[in-house]
Amino acid sequence: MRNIINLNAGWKFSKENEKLPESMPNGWQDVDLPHTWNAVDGHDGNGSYDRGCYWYAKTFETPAQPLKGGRIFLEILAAGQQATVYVNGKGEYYHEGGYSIFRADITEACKEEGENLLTIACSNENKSSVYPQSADFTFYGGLYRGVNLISVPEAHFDLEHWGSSGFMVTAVPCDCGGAKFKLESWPVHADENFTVLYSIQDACGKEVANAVRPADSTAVEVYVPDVTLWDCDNPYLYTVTATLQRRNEAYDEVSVRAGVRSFSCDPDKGFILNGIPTPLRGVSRHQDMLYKGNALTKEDHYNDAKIIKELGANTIRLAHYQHSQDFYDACDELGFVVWAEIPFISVMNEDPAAHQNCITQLKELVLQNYNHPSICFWGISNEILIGGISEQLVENHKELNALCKKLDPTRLTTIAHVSMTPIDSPVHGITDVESYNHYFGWYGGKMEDNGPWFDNFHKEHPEISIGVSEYGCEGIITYHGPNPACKDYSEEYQALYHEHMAKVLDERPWLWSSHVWNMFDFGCAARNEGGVAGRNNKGLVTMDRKTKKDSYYVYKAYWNKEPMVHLCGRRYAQRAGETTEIRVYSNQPAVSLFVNGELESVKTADKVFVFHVALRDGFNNILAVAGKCKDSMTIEKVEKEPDIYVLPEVNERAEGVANWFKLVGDLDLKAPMEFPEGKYSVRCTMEEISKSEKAMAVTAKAIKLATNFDLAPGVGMWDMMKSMKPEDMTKMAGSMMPDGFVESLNAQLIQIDKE
Ligand code: ADA
Repeated sequence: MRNIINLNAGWKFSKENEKLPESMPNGWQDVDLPHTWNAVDGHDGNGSYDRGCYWYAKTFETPAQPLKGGRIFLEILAAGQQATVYVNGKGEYYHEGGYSIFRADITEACKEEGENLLTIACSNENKSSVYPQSADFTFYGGLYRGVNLISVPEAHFDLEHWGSSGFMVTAVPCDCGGAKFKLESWPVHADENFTVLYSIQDACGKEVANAVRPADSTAVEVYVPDVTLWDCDNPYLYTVTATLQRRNEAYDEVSVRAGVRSFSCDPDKGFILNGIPTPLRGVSRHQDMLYKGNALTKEDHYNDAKIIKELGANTIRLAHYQHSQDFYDACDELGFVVWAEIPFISVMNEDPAAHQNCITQLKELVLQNYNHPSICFWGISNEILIGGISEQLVENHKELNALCKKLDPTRLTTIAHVSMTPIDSPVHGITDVESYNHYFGWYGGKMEDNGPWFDNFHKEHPEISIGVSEYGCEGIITYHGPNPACKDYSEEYQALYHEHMAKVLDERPWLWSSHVWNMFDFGCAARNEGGVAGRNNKGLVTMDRKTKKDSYYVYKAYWNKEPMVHLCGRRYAQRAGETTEIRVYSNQPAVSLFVNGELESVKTADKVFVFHVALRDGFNNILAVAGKCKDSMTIEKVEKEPDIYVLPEVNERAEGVANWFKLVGDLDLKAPMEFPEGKYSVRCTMEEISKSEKAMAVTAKAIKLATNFDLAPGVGMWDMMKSMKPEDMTKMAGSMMPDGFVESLNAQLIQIDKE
């Protein structure tokens, strides 16, 4: 039978090693897996992180195999981003792509018995043929999910088919209340004496059906009467086992879990689960945590899933790459509808090898995760038009979509469009359903633009099921104030923005899905925003998972079914002024607010309850009561609010915009946009502009004011932004920028000769 040996403990790691060691090295660092070398520098705000090719080494005993001809595989659950596996000094396997499982048959390289030396060279260096090429997150390096040794008899279920389990289960509900389980497995080296035994067990472990097939024709359809369906409230799971049997002996066995559910999307009705319209409302998640990087344990993954469940979300977009089996398992068990995707993100690389890498990552994603009932959508790209459109890009999308449908006709394909993707772009209509990333109310535009934008898209494209794949804004829990505003990074503005968005989504059930960007703050070494460098702070929860921001409770009030009440502003603990605003989130019809033991007032509202209360000097006790739920906090009335409540940059930016207009002086801000030959303009890419020092200086200054990003070749988010044009970037900032801003920038650029 199959023997799976966990190899996570007792590794040696080196950054200094230069060549393949011949014996177990001395002097290397002791590490256990999961491990990344970017656990700290991946998000500590130093502006960069270590991207290199480093070494892991470990010894292991050749597993005893009772039968002749057995095989030994090494299973790497993920290696960021490229890895070469050596056993006893021989290169056995090379894999590209940092998020999928791969296995190497190391049988020939292992000694007959005794100790073997396993060495893995792992690299997160940039490689033009491997996605992601550039994106707003840290590409952590290392063996961050763990390693197993799998020993199997010569006849076994295939372990070399794109890292899959060699067993596929498709459960389809029937109208009569039963279900068809389509089963197929891929035994290798199994002659005519072998059969495959299938067994389906219900959630209590009781067998409800079985079947037998010859090993060379394993596909079968099994009927199970009276099934319990899988849904978000009752994620009922069956266990399905395939056993490779030779006479009276089981040679190999694989068990997977299956859920019986049907789903579809309709442009007007949204997402439909088991025949019931079920708008998907949830969050996106990255796989990292503070000072752990992406080296997460099973417990960390389950903990994240539980925090999202407590929020009341019913969907998770697992951005922007394949996640751990532990997390997909958690989604199966807790009842989330999952959007799973490949890291074809931001910019397409013309290199044909890069397209092949996309294809490989898609095959791995689909085949390794086919059996998870939580997954309903395969995402084929994210914000890919940042790098501009080409015929090749459209073709590549069509090819990826067709491949996905061929590998898995049971699920729907999807795409996350960048905000400025025109609504008549040729990238529409390729995938089954679509989605837009919009940051109106953050990078640009007003939050009030979101609803009408989607209404218009829906009107113009009544044939497309549309969703909101990303929306969000930064919230840093030490910034506060009585007048929250866009780009102040305050916890209050973030909460106000999400109050608005939660309502917009609630009023539009035809939006098949929505995913907050992001559930948790996450590492992005290149970022420097809001006084917290190295991170993206759009999470509803902090990166250490310790603080749920007020915005978290907006959604808890909207989505979770348990009665709740939450007082906002507990971290806005010292307030100046005679009166203050108290916002309360609750899913109950009425909230009573008590201030210092006295009933202030009782209000009825839908989810958001707003009170204005007088404060006495010193400490004030605030208590909100909604039905049986209570929440309390203490705030102090002070002369002056603490300086740390305001990000210094907020004032600097306001001054900066004013200075910009002084600087451009008498330029006609309403001048028609002109684009003379041989001159720079707002329609050149940043890469072109960067060729001239003068053009770069003026543009970088404008972009900093417009979007708050620092732009300089090779620095920060450059890789992602170099193919963007200033016109598009300032457009993204939209109504946040005063009239004439882009015109005045253009007027300056067209004075400069192209180099
Ligand atoms: C994009 C991108 C995300 C995310 C976001 C942001 O929309 O798809 O990866 O980081 O930007 O926060 O700016």
